[in-house]
Amino acid sequence: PLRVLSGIQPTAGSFHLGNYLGAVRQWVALQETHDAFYTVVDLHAITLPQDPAELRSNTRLAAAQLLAAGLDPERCTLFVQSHVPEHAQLAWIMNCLTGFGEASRMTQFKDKSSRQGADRASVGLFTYPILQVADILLYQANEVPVGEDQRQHIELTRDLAERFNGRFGQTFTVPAPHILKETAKIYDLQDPSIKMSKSASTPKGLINLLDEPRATAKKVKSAVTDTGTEIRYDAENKPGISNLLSIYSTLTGAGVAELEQKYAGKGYGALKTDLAEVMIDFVTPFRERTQQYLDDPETLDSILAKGAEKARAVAAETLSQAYEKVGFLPAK
Ligand code: AQP
Repeated sequence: PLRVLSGIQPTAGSFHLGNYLGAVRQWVALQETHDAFYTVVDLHAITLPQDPAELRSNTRLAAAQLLAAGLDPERCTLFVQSHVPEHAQLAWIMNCLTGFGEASRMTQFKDKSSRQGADRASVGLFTYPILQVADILLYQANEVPVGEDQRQHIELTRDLAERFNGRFGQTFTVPAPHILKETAKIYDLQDPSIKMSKSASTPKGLINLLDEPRATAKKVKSAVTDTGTEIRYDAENKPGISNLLSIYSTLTGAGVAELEQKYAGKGYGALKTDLAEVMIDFVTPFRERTQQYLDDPETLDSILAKGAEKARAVAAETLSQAYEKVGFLPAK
């Protein structure tokens, strides 16, 4: 089978709806058809300052949420990035193959560093996409299931894989992004011109899956809609309603056209009330399952230990090929 690799940061505590619909939901589906590797990327987390104790507990929390979302350790390899030292090792080689100007063009760095103040941004934040390149190439992934905001980083990964292969001989699989159109970008509920994000969204615009379900329902009900009254998918002219329709459709499996019909002649209020219910039905069991995994840290840690072992076997093999190609003298 083809292989997939993807990662999620353990920084915010709760996953938000954008993380789930844009990425994690695809991960769950792909474990059925692909050889799937999924990682909690704690090395990426420290590109911004983290409290050590919180980072540790958020890493477990991220793994618990992935399991609660439906990842099955029998069907995929779930591991913590720092448990596999090869990520940092291959990242160094990739750093040395990346042009400074090329790295400077990464828009996510520009956004995140400008929010922090460019002078305070770490060099790690700057080279973050290159660590991500290493994450993907180590597993010879064919596809990378992510949200639209990651497309540029996957492009960089392809460029670097081709560059390495061209310079040193065929070594890495050149991966393709796996981005589903309908959920590629979930928008902020209060400002549907920006993506839902832990750092840019206001609390009312951001749905955290672990929040109190009633609070979540309230956010849905007070989501910004558009002028007019018609419930119709039109991302350009009705971004607010279109975002709600995408979310509703994905969570229930009902087609957007079907929903348009269902709400024909009804107001925005009816749609939001129903979507609030849908959301409660989704987050309530998600929260419970997450808590169950957290209540049993031994099981959780042993899942992660087994995952790390499986991941390392693959990563070590790729890294040793890369070391040899580059010309490092083997240690005797
Ligand atoms: N709004 C979104 N719509 C669709 N997909 C999204 N993703 C994030 N936001 C959306 C996808 O979630 C995956 C994990 O992302 P991450 O761990 O890198 O978190 P992030 O992208 O840093 O999340 P945020 O909220 O967007 O954080 P900030 O505010 O720091 O930028 C990725 O596949 C991502 O595409």
